[in-house]
Amino acid sequence: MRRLLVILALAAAVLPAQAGASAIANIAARKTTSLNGKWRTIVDPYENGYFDFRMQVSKEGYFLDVKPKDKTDRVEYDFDTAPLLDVPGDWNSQRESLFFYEGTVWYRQKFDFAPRPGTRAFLYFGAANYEAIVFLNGEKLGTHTGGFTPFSFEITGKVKASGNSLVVKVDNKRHLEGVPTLNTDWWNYGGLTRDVLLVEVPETFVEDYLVQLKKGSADTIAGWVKLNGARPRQQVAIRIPEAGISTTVTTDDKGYAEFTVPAKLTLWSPANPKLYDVIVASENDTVRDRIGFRTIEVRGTEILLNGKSLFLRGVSIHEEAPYRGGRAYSLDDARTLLGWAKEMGCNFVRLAHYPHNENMVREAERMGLMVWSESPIYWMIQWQDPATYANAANQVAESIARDRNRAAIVLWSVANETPITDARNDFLRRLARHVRTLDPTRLVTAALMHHEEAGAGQNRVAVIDDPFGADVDVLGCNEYIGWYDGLPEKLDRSQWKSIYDKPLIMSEFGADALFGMHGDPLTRWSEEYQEGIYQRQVAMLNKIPFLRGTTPWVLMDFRSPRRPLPNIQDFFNRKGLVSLRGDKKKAFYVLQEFYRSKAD
Ligand code: GCB
Repeated sequence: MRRLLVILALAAAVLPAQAGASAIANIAARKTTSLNGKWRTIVDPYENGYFDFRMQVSKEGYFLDVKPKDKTDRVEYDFDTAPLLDVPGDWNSQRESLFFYEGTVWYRQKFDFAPRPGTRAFLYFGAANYEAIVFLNGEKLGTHTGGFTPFSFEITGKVKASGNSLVVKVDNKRHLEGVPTLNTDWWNYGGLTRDVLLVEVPETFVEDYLVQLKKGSADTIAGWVKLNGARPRQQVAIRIPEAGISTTVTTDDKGYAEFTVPAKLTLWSPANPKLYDVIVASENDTVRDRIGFRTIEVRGTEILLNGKSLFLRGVSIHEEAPYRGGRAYSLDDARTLLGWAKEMGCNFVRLAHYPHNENMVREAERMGLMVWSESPIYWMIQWQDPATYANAANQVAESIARDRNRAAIVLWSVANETPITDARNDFLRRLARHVRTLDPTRLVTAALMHHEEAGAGQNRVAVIDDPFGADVDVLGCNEYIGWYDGLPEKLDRSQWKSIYDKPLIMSEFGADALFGMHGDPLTRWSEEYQEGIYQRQVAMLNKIPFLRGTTPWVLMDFRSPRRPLPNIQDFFNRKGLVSLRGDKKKAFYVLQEFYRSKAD
Protein backbone atom coordinates (compact mmCIF):
# COMPACT_ATOMS: atom_id res chain seq x y z
CA MET A 1 0.00 0.00 0.00
CA ARG A 2 2.78 2.38 1.00
CA ARG A 3 4.56 1.62 -2.26
CA LEU A 4 1.41 2.25 -4.25
CA LEU A 5 0.94 5.60 -2.52
CA VAL A 6 4.53 6.57 -3.33
CA ILE A 7 4.01 5.59 -6.98
CA LEU A 8 0.76 7.55 -7.11
CA ALA A 9 2.39 10.57 -5.51
CA LEU A 10 5.26 10.44 -8.00
CA ALA A 11 2.86 10.09 -10.92
CA ALA A 12 0.89 13.10 -9.67
CA ALA A 13 4.10 15.08 -9.39
CA VAL A 14 5.13 14.61 -12.99
CA LEU A 15 1.70 14.92 -14.53
CA PRO A 16 0.50 18.33 -15.67
CA ALA A 17 -1.02 20.32 -12.83
CA GLN A 18 -4.50 20.25 -14.31
CA ALA A 19 -6.85 17.44 -15.13
CA GLY A 20 -9.24 17.25 -18.03
CA ALA A 21 -8.11 20.45 -19.68
CA SER A 22 -7.48 20.55 -23.41
CA ALA A 23 -6.11 23.33 -25.55
CA ILE A 24 -8.08 24.91 -28.36
CA ALA A 25 -5.78 27.13 -30.36
CA ASN A 26 -6.88 30.50 -31.77
CA ILE A 27 -10.05 30.81 -29.75
CA ALA A 28 -11.01 34.07 -31.48
CA ALA A 29 -11.58 32.18 -34.73
CA ARG A 30 -14.03 29.65 -33.25
CA LYS A 31 -17.77 29.74 -32.97
CA THR A 32 -18.17 30.96 -29.40
CA THR A 33 -20.83 32.31 -27.09
CA SER A 34 -19.60 34.67 -24.42
CA LEU A 35 -20.35 33.92 -20.79
CA ASN A 36 -18.77 37.22 -19.78
CA GLY A 37 -20.84 39.65 -17.77
CA LYS A 38 -22.26 39.70 -14.26
CA TRP A 39 -21.69 36.51 -12.28
CA ARG A 40 -23.12 35.71 -8.84
CA THR A 41 -20.38 35.31 -6.26
CA ILE A 42 -19.88 33.96 -2.75
CA VAL A 43 -16.77 34.88 -0.79
CA ASP A 44 -15.60 31.82 1.10
CA PRO A 45 -12.40 32.33 3.13
CA TYR A 46 -12.89 29.04 5.05
CA GLU A 47 -13.76 27.03 1.92
CA ASN A 48 -16.99 26.07 3.60
CA GLY A 49 -18.59 25.59 0.22
CA TYR A 50 -16.08 22.89 -0.63
CA PHE A 51 -15.08 21.05 2.56
CA ASP A 52 -17.18 19.77 5.43
CA PHE A 53 -16.08 20.11 9.05
CA ARG A 54 -13.80 17.07 8.67
CA MET A 55 -12.18 18.65 5.60
CA GLN A 56 -13.77 16.11 3.27
CA VAL A 57 -15.39 17.32 0.06
CA SER A 58 -18.78 18.45 1.28
CA LYS A 59 -22.01 16.72 0.31
CA GLU A 60 -23.67 20.12 0.54
CA GLY A 61 -21.03 21.99 -1.48
CA TYR A 62 -21.93 25.28 -3.13
CA PHE A 63 -21.03 23.70 -6.46
CA LEU A 64 -24.37 21.85 -6.26
CA ASP A 65 -26.09 25.25 -6.57
CA VAL A 66 -29.34 24.06 -4.98
CA LYS A 67 -32.37 25.89 -3.58
CA PRO A 68 -34.32 24.78 -0.49
CA LYS A 69 -36.84 22.11 -1.57
CA ASP A 70 -39.42 23.22 0.95
CA LYS A 71 -39.67 25.41 4.02
CA THR A 72 -37.98 22.82 6.22
CA ASP A 73 -34.95 22.49 4.01
CA ARG A 74 -31.68 24.00 5.25
CA VAL A 75 -29.50 25.49 2.52
CA GLU A 76 -26.98 28.01 3.82
CA TYR A 77 -26.13 29.79 0.58
CA ASP A 78 -28.09 31.23 -2.31
CA PHE A 79 -26.40 32.14 -5.56
CA ASP A 80 -29.59 33.76 -6.88
CA THR A 81 -29.36 36.57 -4.34
CA ALA A 82 -25.57 36.64 -3.95
CA PRO A 83 -23.61 39.77 -4.93
CA LEU A 84 -22.38 40.26 -8.49
CA LEU A 85 -18.90 40.57 -9.93
CA ASP A 86 -17.92 41.31 -13.50
CA VAL A 87 -16.20 38.66 -15.60
CA PRO A 88 -13.60 39.20 -16.91
CA GLY A 89 -12.20 41.05 -13.97
CA ASP A 90 -10.28 40.63 -10.76
CA TRP A 91 -12.29 40.83 -7.56
CA ASN A 92 -9.79 43.06 -5.70
CA SER A 93 -10.41 46.14 -7.78
CA GLN A 94 -14.19 45.60 -8.02
CA ARG A 95 -15.18 45.49 -4.36
CA GLU A 96 -13.46 47.44 -1.63
CA SER A 97 -13.84 44.65 0.94
CA LEU A 98 -11.92 42.33 -1.40
CA PHE A 99 -9.00 44.64 -1.99
CA PHE A 100 -6.56 42.55 0.06
CA TYR A 101 -8.54 39.32 -0.11
CA GLU A 102 -6.69 36.09 -0.85
CA GLY A 103 -8.74 32.93 -0.78
CA THR A 104 -11.75 31.36 -2.43
CA VAL A 105 -14.55 33.12 -4.26
CA TRP A 106 -17.31 31.04 -5.87
CA TYR A 107 -18.60 32.28 -9.22
CA ARG A 108 -21.88 31.17 -10.74
CA GLN A 109 -23.37 31.81 -14.17
CA LYS A 110 -26.62 30.35 -15.54
CA PHE A 111 -26.96 29.76 -19.25
CA ASP A 112 -28.97 27.97 -21.92
CA PHE A 113 -27.24 26.17 -24.73
CA ALA A 114 -28.50 23.86 -27.40
CA PRO A 115 -25.54 22.50 -29.37
CA ARG A 116 -26.31 21.63 -32.95
CA PRO A 117 -26.25 17.94 -33.83
CA GLY A 118 -22.81 16.66 -34.80
CA THR A 119 -20.98 19.26 -32.76
CA ARG A 120 -19.02 19.23 -29.54
CA ALA A 121 -19.04 21.86 -26.83
CA PHE A 122 -16.28 23.15 -24.59
CA LEU A 123 -16.00 25.70 -21.82
CA TYR A 124 -13.00 27.95 -22.32
CA PHE A 125 -11.38 30.13 -19.66
CA GLY A 126 -8.81 32.71 -20.76
CA ALA A 127 -7.35 32.64 -17.24
CA ALA A 128 -8.34 32.23 -13.60
CA ASN A 129 -5.96 33.19 -10.83
CA TYR A 130 -4.67 30.95 -9.27
CA GLU A 131 -6.53 27.68 -9.00
CA ALA A 132 -9.93 26.98 -10.53
CA ILE A 133 -12.24 24.05 -9.96
CA VAL A 134 -15.03 23.99 -12.52
CA PHE A 135 -18.46 22.41 -12.04
CA LEU A 136 -21.30 22.11 -14.52
CA ASN A 137 -24.73 21.23 -13.14
CA GLY A 138 -23.12 19.98 -9.95
CA GLU A 139 -20.60 17.75 -11.71
CA LYS A 140 -16.90 18.48 -11.39
CA LEU A 141 -15.29 19.02 -14.80
CA GLY A 142 -11.75 19.52 -13.59
CA THR A 143 -9.14 21.69 -11.96
CA HIS A 144 -6.65 24.13 -13.40
CA THR A 145 -3.58 25.55 -11.71
CA GLY A 146 -1.76 28.70 -12.82
CA GLY A 147 -3.18 32.20 -13.10
CA PHE A 148 -2.19 33.33 -16.57
CA THR A 149 -2.88 30.67 -19.17
CA PRO A 150 -6.05 29.39 -20.86
CA PHE A 151 -7.77 26.07 -20.24
CA SER A 152 -10.91 24.34 -21.37
CA PHE A 153 -13.16 21.42 -20.49
CA GLU A 154 -15.40 19.44 -22.78
CA ILE A 155 -19.09 19.60 -21.91
CA THR A 156 -20.54 17.62 -24.82
CA GLY A 157 -23.36 15.47 -23.46
CA LYS A 158 -23.27 17.34 -20.16
CA VAL A 159 -24.69 20.68 -21.19
CA LYS A 160 -28.49 21.08 -21.17
CA ALA A 161 -30.68 23.09 -23.51
CA SER A 162 -31.72 25.33 -20.63
CA GLY A 163 -30.91 26.21 -17.05
CA ASN A 164 -27.26 25.17 -16.86
CA SER A 165 -25.44 26.10 -13.68
CA LEU A 166 -21.76 26.80 -14.18
CA VAL A 167 -19.94 27.17 -10.86
CA VAL A 168 -16.24 27.95 -10.57
CA LYS A 169 -14.30 27.93 -7.34
CA VAL A 170 -11.46 30.38 -7.82
CA ASP A 171 -8.76 30.44 -5.15
CA ASN A 172 -5.90 32.94 -5.25
CA LYS A 173 -4.17 31.84 -2.04
CA ARG A 174 -0.42 31.99 -2.45
CA HIS A 175 1.59 28.82 -1.82
CA LEU A 176 5.23 28.29 -1.02
CA GLU A 177 5.42 25.57 -3.69
CA GLY A 178 3.36 27.56 -6.21
CA VAL A 179 4.45 29.27 -9.44
CA PRO A 180 4.81 32.10 -8.58
CA THR A 181 5.52 31.44 -4.94
CA LEU A 182 4.67 33.51 -1.83
CA ASN A 183 6.51 36.70 -2.60
CA THR A 184 6.00 38.89 -5.66
CA ASP A 185 6.18 42.61 -6.31
CA TRP A 186 2.74 42.72 -7.94
CA TRP A 187 -0.84 42.48 -6.78
CA ASN A 188 -2.24 39.00 -6.44
CA TYR A 189 -5.41 39.82 -8.36
CA GLY A 190 -7.88 36.95 -7.95
CA GLY A 191 -10.81 35.89 -10.06
CA LEU A 192 -11.91 35.00 -13.55
CA THR A 193 -9.61 37.59 -15.00
CA ARG A 194 -10.06 36.82 -18.71
CA ASP A 195 -12.91 35.76 -21.03
CA VAL A 196 -15.15 32.79 -20.32
CA LEU A 197 -16.58 31.33 -23.51
CA LEU A 198 -18.70 28.46 -24.71
CA VAL A 199 -17.08 26.94 -27.77
CA GLU A 200 -18.82 24.88 -30.40
CA VAL A 201 -16.72 22.79 -32.77
CA PRO A 202 -17.41 20.01 -35.26
CA GLU A 203 -17.25 16.44 -34.02
CA THR A 204 -13.69 16.13 -35.27
CA PHE A 205 -12.06 19.57 -35.23
CA VAL A 206 -8.78 21.36 -35.85
CA GLU A 207 -7.53 21.59 -32.29
CA ASP A 208 -4.14 23.12 -32.87
CA TYR A 209 -1.62 23.92 -35.58
CA LEU A 210 1.76 25.49 -36.20
CA VAL A 211 2.38 27.62 -39.29
CA GLN A 212 5.77 29.36 -38.96
CA LEU A 213 9.05 29.56 -40.81
CA LYS A 214 11.37 26.63 -40.37
CA LYS A 215 14.25 27.35 -38.02
CA GLY A 216 17.08 28.94 -39.98
CA SER A 217 15.06 29.45 -43.16
CA ALA A 218 13.35 32.54 -44.59
CA ASP A 219 11.64 30.71 -47.43
CA THR A 220 10.31 27.45 -46.02
CA ILE A 221 7.27 27.10 -43.81
CA ALA A 222 7.37 24.09 -41.53
CA GLY A 223 4.40 23.23 -39.41
CA TRP A 224 1.87 20.69 -38.26
CA VAL A 225 -1.82 20.27 -37.65
CA LYS A 226 -3.59 18.34 -34.93
CA LEU A 227 -7.17 17.13 -35.14
CA ASN A 228 -9.26 16.08 -32.17
CA GLY A 229 -12.16 13.67 -32.58
CA ALA A 230 -13.40 10.29 -33.64
CA ARG A 231 -12.17 10.63 -37.25
CA PRO A 232 -8.50 11.45 -36.84
CA ARG A 233 -7.46 10.43 -40.37
CA GLN A 234 -8.42 13.22 -42.73
CA GLN A 235 -7.19 15.43 -45.49
CA VAL A 236 -6.28 18.83 -44.08
CA ALA A 237 -5.52 21.79 -46.32
CA ILE A 238 -3.26 24.67 -45.29
CA ARG A 239 -3.71 27.72 -47.47
CA ILE A 240 -2.12 31.16 -47.59
CA PRO A 241 -3.90 32.64 -50.61
CA GLU A 242 -1.94 35.91 -50.76
CA ALA A 243 1.33 33.96 -50.98
CA GLY A 244 -0.12 31.43 -53.39
CA ILE A 245 0.39 28.61 -50.91
CA SER A 246 -1.87 25.62 -50.74
CA THR A 247 -0.83 22.25 -49.44
CA THR A 248 -2.72 19.21 -48.24
CA VAL A 249 -1.68 16.65 -45.66
CA THR A 250 -3.21 13.45 -44.37
CA THR A 251 -3.36 13.19 -40.61
CA ASP A 252 -2.44 9.95 -38.85
CA ASP A 253 -4.47 7.92 -36.38
CA LYS A 254 -3.62 10.48 -33.72
CA GLY A 255 -4.98 13.27 -35.91
CA TYR A 256 -1.47 14.63 -36.50
CA ALA A 257 0.46 15.57 -39.63
CA GLU A 258 3.52 17.68 -40.38
CA PHE A 259 4.17 19.67 -43.52
CA THR A 260 6.86 21.74 -45.19
CA VAL A 261 6.22 24.17 -48.04
CA PRO A 262 8.46 26.58 -49.93
CA ALA A 263 7.24 30.16 -49.49
CA LYS A 264 8.05 33.57 -50.92
CA LEU A 265 6.93 35.94 -48.19
CA THR A 266 7.16 39.52 -47.08
CA LEU A 267 8.65 39.04 -43.65
CA TRP A 268 7.12 40.51 -40.48
CA SER A 269 9.16 43.23 -38.81
CA PRO A 270 8.48 46.27 -36.62
CA ALA A 271 8.86 48.46 -39.72
CA ASN A 272 6.41 46.33 -41.69
CA PRO A 273 4.31 44.08 -39.46
CA LYS A 274 2.95 42.10 -42.36
CA LEU A 275 0.38 39.40 -41.52
CA TYR A 276 -1.11 36.86 -43.91
CA ASP A 277 -4.52 35.23 -43.86
CA VAL A 278 -3.92 31.56 -43.13
CA ILE A 279 -6.65 28.95 -43.50
CA VAL A 280 -6.44 25.51 -41.96
CA ALA A 281 -9.29 23.34 -43.22
CA SER A 282 -10.08 19.74 -42.35
CA GLU A 283 -12.99 17.91 -43.95
CA ASN A 284 -15.54 19.74 -41.84
CA ASP A 285 -13.72 22.35 -39.80
CA THR A 286 -12.08 25.58 -40.95
CA VAL A 287 -9.94 27.85 -38.79
CA ARG A 288 -8.66 31.21 -40.01
CA ASP A 289 -5.72 33.04 -38.55
CA ARG A 290 -3.56 36.08 -39.31
CA ILE A 291 0.04 34.99 -39.19
CA GLY A 292 3.37 36.71 -39.64
CA PHE A 293 6.66 35.15 -40.68
CA ARG A 294 10.14 36.18 -39.60
CA THR A 295 13.43 34.72 -38.57
CA ILE A 296 15.11 35.39 -35.26
CA GLU A 297 18.59 34.26 -34.31
CA VAL A 298 21.73 35.28 -32.50
CA ARG A 299 25.23 35.52 -33.86
CA GLY A 300 27.89 36.28 -31.25
CA THR A 301 26.58 39.31 -29.41
CA GLU A 302 24.14 40.26 -32.19
CA ILE A 303 20.39 39.64 -32.35
CA LEU A 304 19.27 39.22 -35.95
CA LEU A 305 15.70 39.72 -37.11
CA ASN A 306 15.29 38.53 -40.69
CA GLY A 307 19.06 38.35 -40.88
CA LYS A 308 19.59 41.98 -39.83
CA SER A 309 21.20 43.01 -36.56
CA LEU A 310 19.06 45.32 -34.49
CA PHE A 311 18.72 47.00 -31.12
CA LEU A 312 15.62 46.03 -29.15
CA ARG A 313 14.11 49.31 -27.96
CA GLY A 314 11.77 47.99 -25.32
CA VAL A 315 9.95 48.59 -22.10
CA SER A 316 8.72 46.20 -19.40
CA ILE A 317 4.95 46.10 -18.90
CA HIS A 318 2.76 44.62 -16.17
CA GLU A 319 -0.75 43.46 -16.96
CA GLU A 320 -2.22 46.40 -15.03
CA ALA A 321 -5.19 48.23 -16.50
CA PRO A 322 -4.53 51.84 -17.46
CA TYR A 323 -6.80 54.48 -15.85
CA ARG A 324 -9.01 52.14 -13.79
CA GLY A 325 -6.32 49.88 -12.24
CA GLY A 326 -6.79 46.15 -11.69
CA ARG A 327 -5.92 43.36 -14.10
CA ALA A 328 -5.91 44.42 -17.72
CA TYR A 329 -7.70 42.14 -20.17
CA SER A 330 -9.31 44.10 -22.99
CA LEU A 331 -8.23 45.16 -26.44
CA ASP A 332 -8.60 48.77 -25.32
CA ASP A 333 -6.22 48.16 -22.41
CA ALA A 334 -3.73 46.63 -24.81
CA ARG A 335 -4.03 49.52 -27.28
CA THR A 336 -3.46 52.11 -24.57
CA LEU A 337 -0.43 50.40 -23.03
CA LEU A 338 1.18 49.48 -26.32
CA GLY A 339 0.34 52.91 -27.75
CA TRP A 340 2.47 54.50 -25.03
CA ALA A 341 5.28 52.08 -25.81
CA LYS A 342 5.10 53.05 -29.50
CA GLU A 343 5.07 56.73 -28.62
CA MET A 344 8.24 56.18 -26.63
CA GLY A 345 9.88 54.77 -29.76
CA CYS A 346 9.75 51.08 -28.86
CA ASN A 347 10.04 48.22 -31.30
CA PHE A 348 9.88 45.68 -28.46
CA VAL A 349 8.00 45.00 -25.22
CA ARG A 350 8.74 42.75 -22.29
CA LEU A 351 5.43 41.37 -21.03
CA ALA A 352 6.46 40.77 -17.40
CA HIS A 353 6.24 38.62 -15.20
CA TYR A 354 3.75 36.04 -16.53
CA PRO A 355 1.91 35.41 -19.81
CA HIS A 356 -0.32 38.41 -20.57
CA ASN A 357 -3.76 38.17 -22.15
CA GLU A 358 -3.94 37.28 -25.82
CA ASN A 359 -5.09 40.78 -26.82
CA MET A 360 -1.71 42.12 -25.73
CA VAL A 361 0.24 39.68 -27.83
CA ARG A 362 -1.95 39.98 -30.91
CA GLU A 363 -2.10 43.77 -30.70
CA ALA A 364 1.68 44.02 -30.23
CA GLU A 365 2.03 41.91 -33.36
CA ARG A 366 -0.33 44.16 -35.35
CA MET A 367 1.49 47.27 -34.13
CA GLY A 368 4.94 45.96 -34.98
CA LEU A 369 6.26 45.33 -31.49
CA MET A 370 8.47 42.32 -30.85
CA VAL A 371 7.53 40.51 -27.64
CA TRP A 372 9.44 38.97 -24.73
CA SER A 373 6.99 36.52 -23.15
CA GLU A 374 7.70 35.45 -19.59
CA SER A 375 6.94 32.60 -17.21
CA PRO A 376 5.96 33.36 -13.58
CA ILE A 377 9.15 31.78 -12.23
CA TYR A 378 10.03 34.73 -10.10
CA TRP A 379 12.50 35.17 -7.22
CA MET A 380 12.21 32.17 -4.91
CA ILE A 381 10.79 28.87 -6.15
CA GLN A 382 10.81 25.42 -4.53
CA TRP A 383 13.46 24.16 -6.93
CA GLN A 384 13.61 20.69 -5.39
CA ASP A 385 9.88 20.00 -5.51
CA PRO A 386 8.90 17.83 -8.52
CA ALA A 387 5.30 19.10 -8.34
CA THR A 388 6.57 22.69 -8.62
CA TYR A 389 8.56 21.75 -11.70
CA ALA A 390 5.54 19.99 -13.23
CA ASN A 391 3.40 23.06 -12.57
CA ALA A 392 6.00 25.42 -14.07
CA ALA A 393 6.50 23.18 -17.11
CA ASN A 394 2.75 23.00 -17.64
CA GLN A 395 2.29 26.78 -17.44
CA VAL A 396 5.11 27.26 -19.94
CA ALA A 397 3.59 24.65 -22.25
CA GLU A 398 0.16 26.32 -22.10
CA SER A 399 1.68 29.69 -22.87
CA ILE A 400 3.59 28.34 -25.88
CA ALA A 401 0.50 26.45 -27.05
CA ARG A 402 -1.52 29.66 -27.08
CA ASP A 403 1.08 31.81 -28.79
CA ARG A 404 3.26 29.58 -30.95
CA ASN A 405 1.97 31.17 -34.17
CA ARG A 406 2.72 34.74 -33.08
CA ALA A 407 5.68 36.04 -35.06
CA ALA A 408 5.93 38.99 -32.67
CA ILE A 409 7.14 36.70 -29.90
CA VAL A 410 10.88 36.42 -30.32
CA LEU A 411 11.91 35.47 -26.79
CA TRP A 412 10.63 33.03 -24.19
CA SER A 413 11.87 34.10 -20.79
CA VAL A 414 11.97 31.27 -18.30
CA ALA A 415 12.79 33.11 -15.06
CA ASN A 416 13.26 36.42 -13.30
CA GLU A 417 16.01 37.14 -10.73
CA THR A 418 16.22 33.67 -9.30
CA PRO A 419 19.01 33.01 -6.78
CA ILE A 420 21.91 30.89 -8.01
CA THR A 421 22.01 27.38 -6.52
CA ASP A 422 22.61 23.97 -8.08
CA ALA A 423 18.95 23.08 -7.63
CA ARG A 424 17.87 26.27 -9.40
CA ASN A 425 20.34 25.71 -12.22
CA ASP A 426 19.07 22.15 -12.74
CA PHE A 427 15.43 23.26 -12.66
CA LEU A 428 15.96 26.09 -15.14
CA ARG A 429 18.14 24.00 -17.46
CA ARG A 430 15.47 21.36 -17.62
CA LEU A 431 12.84 24.00 -18.25
CA ALA A 432 14.89 25.64 -21.01
CA ARG A 433 15.22 22.22 -22.69
CA HIS A 434 11.45 21.78 -22.35
CA VAL A 435 10.86 25.17 -24.03
CA ARG A 436 13.21 24.32 -26.89
CA THR A 437 11.48 20.99 -27.41
CA LEU A 438 8.09 22.70 -27.56
CA ASP A 439 9.38 25.53 -29.74
CA PRO A 440 12.81 25.20 -31.35
CA THR A 441 12.42 28.40 -33.37
CA ARG A 442 12.46 31.16 -30.78
CA LEU A 443 15.21 32.39 -28.47
CA VAL A 444 15.38 31.55 -24.78
CA THR A 445 16.26 34.16 -22.20
CA ALA A 446 15.97 34.91 -18.47
CA ALA A 447 16.62 37.87 -16.20
CA LEU A 448 19.84 36.55 -14.69
CA MET A 449 21.89 37.50 -11.66
CA HIS A 450 25.09 39.52 -11.79
CA HIS A 451 27.58 40.58 -9.16
CA GLU A 452 29.89 43.45 -8.55
CA GLU A 453 33.68 43.33 -8.62
CA ALA A 454 35.77 46.13 -7.23
CA GLY A 455 37.30 48.04 -10.14
CA ALA A 456 40.23 50.38 -10.24
CA GLY A 457 39.83 53.12 -7.60
CA GLN A 458 36.24 54.25 -7.32
CA ASN A 459 35.19 52.37 -10.43
CA ARG A 460 32.81 49.47 -10.22
CA VAL A 461 32.57 46.51 -12.56
CA ALA A 462 29.38 44.49 -12.75
CA VAL A 463 29.98 40.98 -14.03
CA ILE A 464 27.45 38.76 -15.74
CA ASP A 465 28.58 35.25 -14.94
CA ASP A 466 25.38 33.57 -13.74
CA PRO A 467 25.91 29.88 -14.65
CA PHE A 468 22.47 29.71 -16.24
CA GLY A 469 23.76 32.25 -18.77
CA ALA A 470 25.40 29.27 -20.52
CA ASP A 471 21.93 27.87 -21.30
CA VAL A 472 20.15 30.93 -22.71
CA ASP A 473 20.45 32.50 -26.16
CA VAL A 474 20.11 36.06 -24.91
CA LEU A 475 21.25 37.30 -21.51
CA GLY A 476 18.75 39.30 -19.51
CA CYS A 477 19.89 41.36 -16.55
CA ASN A 478 18.07 43.58 -14.03
CA GLU A 479 20.07 46.31 -12.33
CA TYR A 480 19.01 49.15 -10.08
CA ILE A 481 22.19 51.19 -9.85
CA GLY A 482 21.23 54.54 -8.35
CA TRP A 483 18.06 53.25 -6.72
CA TYR A 484 18.59 50.09 -4.62
CA ASP A 485 22.27 50.06 -5.43
CA GLY A 486 24.01 53.27 -4.42
CA LEU A 487 23.15 56.81 -5.45
CA PRO A 488 22.80 58.08 -9.02
CA GLU A 489 26.47 59.07 -9.33
CA LYS A 490 27.42 55.39 -9.08
CA LEU A 491 26.14 54.98 -12.62
CA ASP A 492 28.92 57.25 -13.87
CA ARG A 493 31.60 54.92 -12.54
CA SER A 494 30.02 51.57 -13.40
CA GLN A 495 31.10 49.27 -16.20
CA TRP A 496 29.84 45.93 -17.40
CA LYS A 497 31.57 42.67 -18.26
CA SER A 498 30.16 39.35 -19.36
CA ILE A 499 31.83 35.96 -19.44
CA TYR A 500 29.55 34.97 -22.32
CA ASP A 501 29.81 35.81 -26.00
CA LYS A 502 26.08 36.55 -26.13
CA PRO A 503 23.81 39.55 -26.59
CA LEU A 504 22.56 41.32 -23.47
CA ILE A 505 19.17 42.90 -22.89
CA MET A 506 19.18 45.10 -19.80
CA SER A 507 15.81 43.81 -18.76
CA GLU A 508 15.25 46.22 -15.85
CA PHE A 509 16.53 49.49 -14.47
CA GLY A 510 14.67 52.47 -13.09
CA ALA A 511 13.58 54.48 -10.08
CA ASP A 512 10.30 55.36 -8.37
CA ALA A 513 8.77 58.75 -9.03
CA LEU A 514 5.36 60.06 -8.09
CA PHE A 515 3.97 61.95 -11.06
CA GLY A 516 3.84 65.66 -10.20
CA MET A 517 6.30 65.42 -7.30
CA HIS A 518 9.27 67.68 -7.95
CA GLY A 519 12.63 68.15 -6.29
CA ASP A 520 16.31 68.11 -7.17
CA PRO A 521 17.85 64.97 -8.73
CA LEU A 522 18.78 63.64 -5.28
CA THR A 523 15.26 63.84 -3.85
CA ARG A 524 13.81 60.33 -3.73
CA TRP A 525 10.40 59.87 -5.34
CA SER A 526 10.69 63.06 -7.40
CA GLU A 527 10.40 63.05 -11.18
CA GLU A 528 13.82 64.69 -11.28
CA TYR A 529 15.45 61.78 -9.41
CA GLN A 530 13.96 59.33 -11.91
CA GLU A 531 14.91 61.56 -14.84
CA GLY A 532 18.49 61.83 -13.57
CA ILE A 533 18.70 58.05 -13.20
CA TYR A 534 17.55 57.57 -16.79
CA GLN A 535 20.05 60.12 -18.11
CA ARG A 536 22.93 58.42 -16.32
CA GLN A 537 21.67 54.94 -17.20
CA VAL A 538 21.64 55.83 -20.88
CA ALA A 539 25.20 57.13 -20.66
CA MET A 540 26.34 53.94 -18.92
CA LEU A 541 24.37 51.62 -21.20
CA ASN A 542 25.79 53.26 -24.30
CA LYS A 543 29.21 52.01 -23.21
CA ILE A 544 28.29 48.31 -23.05
CA PRO A 545 29.53 46.80 -26.33
CA PHE A 546 27.39 43.64 -26.10
CA LEU A 547 24.15 45.46 -25.21
CA ARG A 548 21.43 44.67 -27.77
CA GLY A 549 18.33 45.89 -26.03
CA THR A 550 16.74 47.53 -23.02
CA THR A 551 13.39 47.07 -21.28
CA PRO A 552 13.46 49.53 -18.38
CA TRP A 553 11.18 49.04 -15.42
CA VAL A 554 8.40 49.90 -16.11
CA LEU A 555 5.89 51.42 -18.54
CA MET A 556 3.13 52.28 -16.05
CA ASP A 557 2.81 52.40 -12.24
CA PHE A 558 1.30 49.18 -10.92
CA ARG A 559 -0.23 47.93 -7.69
CA SER A 560 1.99 46.07 -5.27
CA PRO A 561 1.39 45.06 -1.64
CA ARG A 562 5.10 45.62 -0.99
CA ARG A 563 4.77 49.39 -1.47
CA PRO A 564 2.94 50.94 1.49
CA LEU A 565 4.56 54.40 1.77
CA PRO A 566 1.64 56.78 2.40
CA ASN A 567 1.02 59.65 -0.02
CA ILE A 568 3.77 58.45 -2.32
CA GLN A 569 3.35 54.78 -3.05
CA ASP A 570 -0.07 54.03 -1.54
CA PHE A 571 0.44 50.42 -2.64
CA PHE A 572 1.75 51.30 -6.06
CA ASN A 573 5.18 50.60 -7.42
CA ARG A 574 5.92 54.07 -8.84
CA LYS A 575 8.65 53.10 -11.27
CA GLY A 576 6.28 53.75 -14.13
CA LEU A 577 7.35 56.11 -16.88
CA VAL A 578 3.65 56.86 -17.11
CA SER A 579 1.22 57.20 -14.19
CA LEU A 580 -1.94 55.13 -13.93
CA ARG A 581 -3.81 58.08 -15.42
CA GLY A 582 -1.54 58.30 -18.41
CA ASP A 583 0.57 61.28 -17.31
CA LYS A 584 4.06 61.03 -18.70
CA LYS A 585 6.84 61.56 -16.21
CA LYS A 586 10.02 63.42 -17.18
CA ALA A 587 12.01 60.20 -17.61
CA PHE A 588 9.62 59.11 -20.37
CA TYR A 589 11.18 61.76 -22.61
CA VAL A 590 14.73 60.72 -21.74
CA LEU A 591 13.96 57.22 -22.93
CA GLN A 592 12.18 58.56 -26.01
CA GLU A 593 15.32 60.53 -26.88
CA PHE A 594 17.53 57.47 -26.29
CA TYR A 595 15.33 55.39 -28.57
CA ARG A 596 15.42 58.07 -31.27
CA SER A 597 19.20 57.74 -31.19
CA LYS A 598 18.90 53.95 -31.47
CA ALA A 599 16.30 53.91 -34.26
CA ASP A 600 17.29 51.90 -37.32
C1 GCB B 1 12.82 43.79 -9.74
C2 GCB B 1 11.73 42.87 -10.12
C3 GCB B 1 10.44 43.59 -10.39
C4 GCB B 1 10.22 44.64 -9.31
C5 GCB B 1 11.35 45.65 -9.40
C6 GCB B 1 11.25 46.74 -8.33
O1 GCB B 1 13.95 43.47 -9.81
O2 GCB B 1 12.05 42.04 -11.21
O3 GCB B 1 9.38 42.67 -10.40
O4 GCB B 1 8.98 45.26 -9.40
O5 GCB B 1 12.56 45.00 -9.23
O6 GCB B 1 10.59 47.73 -8.57
O7 GCB B 1 11.84 46.56 -7.28
